Amino acid sequence: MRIKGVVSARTAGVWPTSKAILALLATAVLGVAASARPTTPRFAAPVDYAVGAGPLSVALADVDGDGQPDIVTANYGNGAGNTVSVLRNLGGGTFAARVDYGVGSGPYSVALADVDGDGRLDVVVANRDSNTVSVLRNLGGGAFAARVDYAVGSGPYSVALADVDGDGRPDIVTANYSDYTVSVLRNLLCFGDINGDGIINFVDLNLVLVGFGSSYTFTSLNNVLVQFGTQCP
Ligand SMILES: [Ca+2]
Ligand SMILES: [Ca+2]
Ligand SMILES: [Ca+2]
Ligand SMILES: [Ca+2]
Repeated sequence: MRIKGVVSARTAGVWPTSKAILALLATAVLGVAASARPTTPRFAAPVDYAVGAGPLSVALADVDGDGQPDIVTANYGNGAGNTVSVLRNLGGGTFAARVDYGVGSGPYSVALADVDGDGRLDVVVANRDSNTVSVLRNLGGGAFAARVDYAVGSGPYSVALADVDGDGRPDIVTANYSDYTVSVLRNLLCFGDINGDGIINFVDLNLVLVGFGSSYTFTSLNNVLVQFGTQCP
């Protein structure tokens, strides 16, 4: 094998040090090893886990805060579904049995973001047949509150979450098959306003401190402290 660095050093009349030669050899050996790697991805045989009827959409996100991505599916089910299934990650690529939560009619798509600012990822589902999105707040430990629905355009097949107006709160966008529209739902929640009275004050701070570690996280505490004393829009 021709080692370029050595030849050029000799041509220049400078003998490389033994350290430099070792480095060049290492590079050459590693290069051969890299090129010898198989280029076709390999996967283990599938392991199946039961979810609700007629799953149409899947999302992966850490809903219980253990650092491992969990599974959430939207289950259309032709009338027998109308649920999301949550499968907590147990480590090593294995998952706990599903826990189902009711959503609107005809769920087609699921996405996750922290829409209420407590530091936990919440579930948002596009319901094709009820022209709504369902929002399920994360209560901690991978459990979710009952859904709250919001109207969108006709036939939402898909939902995506991002902060479209730059206020730090994730907003909802749906693609609506039947009326050729997208619906944009700006998130108006005041993240530090824990009790929902429109002001971020000592009441909110106290609620966070009392529930800290079980109900609330560092994110919720920070939301109160950063916006303390402000009136919600
Ligand atoms: Ca997890
Ligand atoms: Ca949340
Ligand atoms: Ca926003
Ligand atoms: Ca408040």
